[in-house]
Amino acid sequence: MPLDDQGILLSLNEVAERRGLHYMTVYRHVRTGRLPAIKQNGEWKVRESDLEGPTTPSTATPGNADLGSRIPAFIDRLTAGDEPGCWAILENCLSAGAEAPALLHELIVPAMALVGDRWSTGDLKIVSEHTATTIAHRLVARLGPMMRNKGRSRGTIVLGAVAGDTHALPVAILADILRSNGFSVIDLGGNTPAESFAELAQSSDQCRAVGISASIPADDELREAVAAIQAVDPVLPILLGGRGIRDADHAHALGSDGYATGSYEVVELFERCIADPAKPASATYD
Ligand code: B12
Repeated sequence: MPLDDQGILLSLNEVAERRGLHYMTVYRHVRTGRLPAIKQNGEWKVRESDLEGPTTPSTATPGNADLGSRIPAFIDRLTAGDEPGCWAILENCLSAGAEAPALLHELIVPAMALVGDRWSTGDLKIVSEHTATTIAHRLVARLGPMMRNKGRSRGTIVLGAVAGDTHALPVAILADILRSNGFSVIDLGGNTPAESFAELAQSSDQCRAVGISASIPADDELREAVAAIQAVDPVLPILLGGRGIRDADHAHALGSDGYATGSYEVVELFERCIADPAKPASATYD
């Protein structure tokens, strides 16, 4: 545990352990300003003294909504095709104090990942996966207006799924997550041709970065999209991500300027690369 001039600094894992909270709950408290924290070498740290006050509500209080515990019921309603039931769970979380972006980060994203895992192990039929996906799309659309940040835009991000990849849902979710953090986002949806990324990168007012999602392996298509964008703007940050990319090395080999997997980390990655537009050609942001 390092010390600064104001005492002992704790990592978010240490705070989670002491408070009996999930790591993501502590992270959310930091990101929403409920718990004061500072960044040291790219890592969030909390002063031990800041834990003494009544800053972080326990998971048992309604203000926290304890989103993780709602995932099983939410998946159950999703795969049953029960949109009103899903919406009731989301409304319940909102009235318990959860913020709309947290519903994406901590309920819908992990629920869809589990739906995919259960499909891939044969535990869930493809029809239920399709049903869940259709409802998830509709829920994301209903939450969308709550994600708009009223302040001045931090710039435009062009986002889409690479050619051949029909997974438009991850793009829609990431688009709203980035909007809730103050960015304008042009969402190109699934199966986006390389030229469309390039055309918008060049023509969009204040385009600050392009994000390309690949939920399935698509190395050739990703390389093609990166080359098309670089041909119109050699210094525009390009970020690649999604389940079709194995790790940071893979992303870099395909031409990505950074890599992240968790949804909170994805926001930080975009923030970092946009904050440093004068990056040298070799800079990476992960
Ligand atoms: C919904 C879904 C579908 C829907 C898509 C509909 C739609 N309109 O989107 C349907 C049913 C049609 C479908 C089809 C297929 N799917 Co599918 N699908 C999913 C599922 C269940 C959820 C996707 C989702 O929305 N997730 C929520 C998002 C937010 O999470 P995420 O994608 O993981 O994204 C996070 C990070 O990866 C990252 N990220 C994502 N994009 C980007 C981009 C940037 C720039 C950055 C920085 C970060 C980043 O940030 C996100 C936040 O944490 C996933 C399971 C899963 N684990 O995701 C499988 C999954 C992606 N599908 C899979 C497969 C295999 C397929 C099919 C090939 C199945 C088949 N045999 O037909 C087809 C492919 C069709 C095609 N050519 O595109 C596999 C892919 C495995 C792989 N990588 O090789 C998965 C992972 C399921 C699994 N566990 O096996 N699918």
